[in-house]
Amino acid sequence: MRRVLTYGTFDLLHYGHIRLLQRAASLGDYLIVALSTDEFNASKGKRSFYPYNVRKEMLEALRYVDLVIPEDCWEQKQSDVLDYKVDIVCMGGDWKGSPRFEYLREFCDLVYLDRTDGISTTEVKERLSDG
Ligand code: C2G
Repeated sequence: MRRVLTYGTFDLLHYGHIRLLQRAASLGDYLIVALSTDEFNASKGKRSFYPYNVRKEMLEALRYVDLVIPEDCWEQKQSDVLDYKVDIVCMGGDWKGSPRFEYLREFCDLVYLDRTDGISTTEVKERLSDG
């Protein structure tokens, strides 16, 4: 069983997220999403519209997602890969080459997928506030 792991906040879930999760799931047999907690986001100066439990509930409802675990800090990725016997870590292309992920190549495969153009949580918020 090939196990895939991806990270994210997945706030205001949109088709860019869905297409990422769909392609990540197609890389293996089991997809784990490490979901940024509200506390972790706060440490990055971010505040999601939906709290962690709602974002988790929405991801768990998707056919592509098999397990959602909390992402509490930047440093947990190596232990996540080892603890969950992950074969592939997969992220959107905006993370390509990032030292936050590149070191994981020692422990698993690393795949970057193209982002979906024209959609982001920030854009959705801006367009909604413009009325
Ligand atoms: N994504 C995408 N296309 C978009 C928007 C997002 O493919 N139009 C991808 C991102 O590249 C990421 C995933 O969807 O792989 C989740 O996006 P975010 O919730 O914005 O995740 P991010 O803030 O990048 O958090 O430790 C890493 C962080 O948790 C990643």
